[in-house]
Amino acid sequence: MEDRGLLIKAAQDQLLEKAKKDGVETAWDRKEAMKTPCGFGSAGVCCRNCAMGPCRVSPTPGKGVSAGICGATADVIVARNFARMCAAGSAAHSDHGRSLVLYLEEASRDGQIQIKDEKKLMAVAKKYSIETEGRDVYDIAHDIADAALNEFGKPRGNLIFSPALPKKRKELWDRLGVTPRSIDRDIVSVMHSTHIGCSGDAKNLYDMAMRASLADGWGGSYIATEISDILFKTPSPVQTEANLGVLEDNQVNIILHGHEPSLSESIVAAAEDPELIALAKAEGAEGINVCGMCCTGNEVTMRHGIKMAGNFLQQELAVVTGAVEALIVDVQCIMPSLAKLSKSYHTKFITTSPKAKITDSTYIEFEEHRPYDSAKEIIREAILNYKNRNRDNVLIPNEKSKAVVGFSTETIVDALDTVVNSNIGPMQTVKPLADVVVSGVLRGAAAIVGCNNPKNPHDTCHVEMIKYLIAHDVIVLVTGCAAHAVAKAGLLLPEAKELAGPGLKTVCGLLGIPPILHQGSCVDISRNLQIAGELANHLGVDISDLPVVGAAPEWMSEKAVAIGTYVVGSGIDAWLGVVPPVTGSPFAVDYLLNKMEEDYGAKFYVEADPVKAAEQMVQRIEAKRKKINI
Ligand code: XCC
Ligand code: SF4
Repeated sequence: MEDRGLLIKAAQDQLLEKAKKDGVETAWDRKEAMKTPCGFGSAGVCCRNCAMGPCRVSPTPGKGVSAGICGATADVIVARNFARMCAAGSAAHSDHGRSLVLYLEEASRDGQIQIKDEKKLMAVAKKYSIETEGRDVYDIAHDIADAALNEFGKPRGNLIFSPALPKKRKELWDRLGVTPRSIDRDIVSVMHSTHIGCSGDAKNLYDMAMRASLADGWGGSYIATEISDILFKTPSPVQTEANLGVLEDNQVNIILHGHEPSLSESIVAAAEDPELIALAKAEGAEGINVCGMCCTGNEVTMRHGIKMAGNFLQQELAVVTGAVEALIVDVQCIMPSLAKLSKSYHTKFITTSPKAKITDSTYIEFEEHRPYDSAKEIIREAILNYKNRNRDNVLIPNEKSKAVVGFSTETIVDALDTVVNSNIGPMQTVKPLADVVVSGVLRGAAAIVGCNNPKNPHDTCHVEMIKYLIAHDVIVLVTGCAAHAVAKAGLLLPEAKELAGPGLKTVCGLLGIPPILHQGSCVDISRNLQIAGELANHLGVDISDLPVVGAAPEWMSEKAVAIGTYVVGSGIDAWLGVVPPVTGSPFAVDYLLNKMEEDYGAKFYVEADPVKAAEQMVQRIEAKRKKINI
């Protein structure tokens, strides 16, 4: 296996140099201009929750100002800020889920929104106890939409959980009082309790933050994945290519960036419309080249093999290539800088969602009741922009790597089943997976997720951590921008088994799978929860007993904080490669890094060095194995 890391860096440097030459700035430039970040902000001890403040209290106990004007201590201020990060992250993922539910509501046999996966539909109907016998699938689908919508704002009771959630875990949540009630309610609770003069107890705030985060993982995100699979099909392995080298010299290049697959699915389908292809040819292009970025990139690649243009820190570089006719976005992780940047090139920066309008972008609303027609209108803008490309200022890097993506839980289970051929009933499908873990052929599993952050070397933390893990027979599941990082590094290929330890290598060889499995976008971390829950149920243990770990080595978003929190709350240790803004609170540091384990059987770790973190992860996996005697 050649090491592609250096090649990738060279391609990136080429574009950064071009940016300099073109006189445009990127996130790295702005990061440098920002100088040293504010110490109070970094420690989480700055509060502006009311107009008596802003207050900033000393991050060092016993020194300086010890409380805000209202008397909130560093512990309380940090906890409130942390809880609000979780609430915001949960809101983002969950509102994405809600959008898809509303989209499913519009599905009809003869309309522009159709159901592609009846098997998944039946499985989800079962979760909501919806009658399926002899009924039309669209009627079932509308009942599912109804039931799922109810999860957001139901007035009483708790969320309806996937059967993958172990009973022991649910009981533990009930004991701690963190079982999510309804998604919106638990987010609102955090906003209420963090208002001036409400909760002044740090532990109480972390509990509420946990409840809102669990409402994301087992609620909003889980629903987003389920409904996406029903509408657009459950992913199965497919070949693709990754990195900015996927842009084409002689085609209309379109980059889809954002999160909700309703827009991107429609663009992908409409880009094959003969009328649009003819228009592209009439404009002098050889065709239309649709590529994906960030989580949207994951959504469309895992269902259609659409090429992966790159992750979070590459969105500006995509424009800098000078070869992108349109950057089409919906919600989340879209840098507002793209508006100004795209003015220096011919790229049309097209915003489409009323939830994420950006000044100086071209706004064309994606009309969800006529998605195909709406998508065609948006693509037309890109095609008509092809003639404006300045051929003298184009730089498409040569770098791209092949990758295999789209390992849904269903696929992984099926793949193992074929090989082990244990001929088991439908309720025991994870048995083969459990067998390879119990026998020790695989030591355990790690979910590596999350963003890029200019505080860390781009992609390197993901790649280095993952290489160490697979070398130690830990199978790795990737989602989000982490997935792009390893795709670019050429590690999402069966050949990457050469870098794996002997056990993992054997399993990969038998199944013809890579040692690192692409599970999708960040809401698809629900797939990680599902697989962990089913494994725990099969072994008759709780998730916290499993040799399973998680990490976000380059995280930056509030969504990532919600994810980390629900992962720990689900019983899986989570390693963060970027220090969260909590260091000003002795309670926070002790709770998140220690005491949380007493509550959830799992806790946070903070380690910036990806290899050191990976060593800790392997140690923890071995300790868990010992604990359940496997
Ligand atoms: Fe965003 Fe989801 Fe982070 Fe990537 S990984 S930068 S949140 S696109 Ni979700
Ligand atoms: Fe200051 Fe309290 Fe107001 Fe925060 S809520 S700004 S700590 S007075």
